[in-house]
Amino acid sequence: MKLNLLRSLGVAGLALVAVVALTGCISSKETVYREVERVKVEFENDTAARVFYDAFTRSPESHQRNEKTTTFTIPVIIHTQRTEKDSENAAFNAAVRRCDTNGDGKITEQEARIYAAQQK
Ligand SMILES: [Ca+2]
Repeated sequence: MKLNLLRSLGVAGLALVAVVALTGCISSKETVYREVERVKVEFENDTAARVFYDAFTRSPESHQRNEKTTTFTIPVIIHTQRTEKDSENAAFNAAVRRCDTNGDGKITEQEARIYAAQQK
């Protein structure tokens, strides 16, 4: 009786191995962008806006995105990977927060120049 059970389990195990060998590992990769709204910001004048945007586009933060990767693996059978990345708006919002030093929602030419000097 016990021997029959062991044989049955062995056959089932072999069947599972055969299925995995024939179908391969189930694998998936997914990248999701965490989208956020851009903060509403005013600029004192065109120069303030230009200085800020020029500095922002050459800043490392405009190109780097925070990301979080979650991996789930059952060896040989399942491998899934999900990556979440911040959108460009998140980097823009962080730059606005740093640049608008008095937090009044308006970037003055002086604030933009200070922010630009920090990007060099
Ligand atoms: Ca300000």
